[in-house]
Amino acid sequence: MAILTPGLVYISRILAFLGLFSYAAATSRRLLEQHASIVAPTWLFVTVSAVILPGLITCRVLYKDWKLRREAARLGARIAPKWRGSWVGNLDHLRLMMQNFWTGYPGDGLWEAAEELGPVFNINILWEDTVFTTCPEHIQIILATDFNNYVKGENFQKNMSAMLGVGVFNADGDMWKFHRSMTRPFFTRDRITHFDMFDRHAETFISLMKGRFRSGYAVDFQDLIGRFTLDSATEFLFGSCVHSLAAGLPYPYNIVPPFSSDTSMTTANFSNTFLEAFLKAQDAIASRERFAMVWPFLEIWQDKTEEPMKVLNAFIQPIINEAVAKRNNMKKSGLVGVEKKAEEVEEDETMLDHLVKLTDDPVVLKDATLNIMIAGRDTTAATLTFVIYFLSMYPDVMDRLRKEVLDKVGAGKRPTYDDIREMKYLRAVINETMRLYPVVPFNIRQSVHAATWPSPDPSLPPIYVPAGAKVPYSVLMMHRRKDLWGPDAEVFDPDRFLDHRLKTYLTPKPFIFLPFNAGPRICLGQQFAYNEMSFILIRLLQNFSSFTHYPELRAPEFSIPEEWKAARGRKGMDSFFPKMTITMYSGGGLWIKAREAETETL
Ligand code: HEM
Ligand SMILES: *[C@@H]1O[C@H](CO)[C@@H](O)[C@H](O)[C@H]1NC(C)=O
Ligand SMILES: CC(=O)N[C@H]1CO[C@H](CO)[C@@H](O)[C@@H]1O
Repeated sequence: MAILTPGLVYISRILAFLGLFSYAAATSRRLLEQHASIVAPTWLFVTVSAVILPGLITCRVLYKDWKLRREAARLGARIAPKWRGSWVGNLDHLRLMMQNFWTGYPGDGLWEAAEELGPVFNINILWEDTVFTTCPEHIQIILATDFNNYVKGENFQKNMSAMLGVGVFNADGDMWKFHRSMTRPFFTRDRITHFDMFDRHAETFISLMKGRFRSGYAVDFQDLIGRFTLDSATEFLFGSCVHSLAAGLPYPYNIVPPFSSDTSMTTANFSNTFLEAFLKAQDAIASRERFAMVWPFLEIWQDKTEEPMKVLNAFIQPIINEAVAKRNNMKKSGLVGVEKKAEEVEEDETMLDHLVKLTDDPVVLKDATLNIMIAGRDTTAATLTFVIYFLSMYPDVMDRLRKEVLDKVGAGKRPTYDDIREMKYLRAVINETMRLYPVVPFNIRQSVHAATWPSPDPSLPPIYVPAGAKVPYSVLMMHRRKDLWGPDAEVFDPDRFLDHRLKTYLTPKPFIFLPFNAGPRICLGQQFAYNEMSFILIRLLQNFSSFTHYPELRAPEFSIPEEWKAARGRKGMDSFFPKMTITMYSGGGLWIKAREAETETL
């Protein structure tokens, strides 16, 4: 274990600062004594020193506030309403957010604040300007029209770097452009419509489900689908599948695995260890970002990313080494021709093959690889988990979707790209799921220069956004706004993407629906994800005619708190526990059983 944990580094910095401050104070006292012959009694000296620091902070806060108002006024704008807490520096809100991160529903606290202050406000914890918005007009500015003025920024990068490094999610400027142009060719239409691979993994996946159901047990769909997407993503990108589906499935927390020969639950199984580490590391960096300046205090005794990152690196390094070795062999045997540009790839080249042509920097190679694994696994797996949850909750939607599958594709045929494109209801079900539970529910940028945003209330002046401000935004909250989506915004109803509501709400304002983000940093895997999700859903519905959800099989810490049931909206309706790391997932998994489709009716 490293001795210098992030917490100890932070505390030593604070101590060093206090040390310097006391030294400066003592020196001034001595100088006063020597030159002005003023002898300050010790009590006075201590009191003055103790008051000076908070005094300086207060002056700074007041001065900043004054300057902000003046700059805003100069631009004919107003500062965003402040979310006022009752403790100094809004530390009560920080506490609330920390608690909610562990035990709350996404956005707890922010919904109430938005109700009081409107859809854009300054969270202002520890006097830091944090302009939070759920307005499509603002999100459009951030992501698209004024893209260059909103970066991920140094703060975010520092907090995330233990896992994301300099990968695509965590880079700005040239490094981001490099990743983006290197990756893009792998998402062309040709590449993402090769369904052989999905089909192979889908067969394994569905027979695993059937096997477990036949022995009378439920399956954690989220765990299982996470293995499917990990296997698919690694095979697609690196040409080598990690075979996490082959590692066997977990049983519910309260079940002793029935056969001693079944090794699936032992964490000695590497694939399972890998998944656990993957989630732990994400959890750690997500809380760092969330708890802003105070996170080092939570990591005094240990760096929470260290252990899981060791496991991940042990897994990724051999894959990279193999690709590098392959490349070196080609070089030695003179098979390497003219160097290609980032945009040009060969027919059978994997992303990693391509990447080792462009750089041999081991850090860039590792970060690029891990970032894409994160992008490709959890997002699709969680979205599919939410879809299956909704299909179990709304049997009429299930029946209608299954009818579409049987009408368009049939009971046994392998779906093609054209089939998928024509399945409007399937697309609507996926869209409606991502509207209510977008897997990236909260996101954040940092402003470079000061800017003004249109006021949500047109009778008021625009909102002033200071330079260097944190700019978090929530698509989850935007996706549920009744003024944007209609009075039934909290209802799960795929038809809203097909009937008159589409023209009323979404068509005139496409930025009210942003599950994949927008602008130059829009999700690269969007089409890949739609294809993958559609393919697997079609295969599932060919094989199963209904899903039943067993919330009681989640470990007790993921039981829904009693008080949620009285809440308005989805919080009061849903029976899974949405949790967030970088992306959102169902805490404790999604335990389901399914009825096998009767072949004679097909
Ligand atoms: C339902 C599935 C998915 C959803 C909802 C989703 C959503 C998103 C969102 C919201 C972002 C923006 C993150 C940010 O800028 O802060 C993003 C970025 C990205 N996604 Fe996806 N994603 C999905 C699947 C995938 C898949 C399957 C892949 C690849 C195999 C992928 C690759 C990427 C990449 C490379 C980026 C980084 C883009 C950049 O920063 O330039 N995504 N995704
Ligand atoms: C689903 O949403 C996408 C935007 O991400 C849109 O292009 C598409 O038309 C929608 N389709 C349906 C059927 O809802
Ligand atoms: C594992 C399994 O039984 N898969 C079946 C799912 O349904 C399709 C279509 O009927 C079959 O081809 C698969 O064999």
